[in-house]
Amino acid sequence: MSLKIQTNAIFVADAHYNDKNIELLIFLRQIEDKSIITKQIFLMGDMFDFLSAENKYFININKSVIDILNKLSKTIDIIYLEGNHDFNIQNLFPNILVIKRQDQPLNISFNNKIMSISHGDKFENFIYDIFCMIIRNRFFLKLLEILDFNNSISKKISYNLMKKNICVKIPNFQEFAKKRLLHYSSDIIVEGHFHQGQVYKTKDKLYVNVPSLCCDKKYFVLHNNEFKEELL
Ligand SMILES: [Mn+2]
Repeated sequence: MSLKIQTNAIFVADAHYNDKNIELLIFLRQIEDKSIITKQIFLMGDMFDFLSAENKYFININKSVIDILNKLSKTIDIIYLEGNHDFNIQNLFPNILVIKRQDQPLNISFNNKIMSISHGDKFENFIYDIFCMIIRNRFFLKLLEILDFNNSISKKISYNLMKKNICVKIPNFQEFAKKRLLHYSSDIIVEGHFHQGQVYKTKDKLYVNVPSLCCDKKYFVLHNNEFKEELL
């Protein structure tokens, strides 16, 4: 893929947008009113607490964010790495480049180095891979949609997701980052998913865990080859 990383590219992750976590909408409105200026945004996945093109209930409750993303994508380069909460979404975002889990990491050359960008839920285990295949299966999702009388299944999913505590810090980030690096041969590894918002540097590699927008109210800007955090 011949994608180019733009100056001041923004990396934003794990907003888990729902009625309680409205940071993503605030962030996108700041881009819309130009209080944040950027030419390129990497949405690192789990931007919504749940979204798939098959589920009308979640499309409906997320409509304001979907609309603003589609508006922004006409003038800003937006790359959306699907997460484990948001998948089968390309049809909802005609002007956004959506990278499915099976096509991640997205490898881009950057200053003669390779940058690997992914949501971060890869290299888990075989059972998880099977689970991912089933929940992304269109027939399975359509069947769920048929069984979803009065949105009762969707509402239950929504309620359970909202109850979950997703803002947990991993005690030894260094050790964790070292393990993540073992899965990659590239120089710069950028992931979301883990909600840590930290960077780990070795002498020849860089591991970047993009902060969760809803937990930390932060995102990263790639400025002068450094990932700098910005507060929402
Ligand atoms: Mn995730």
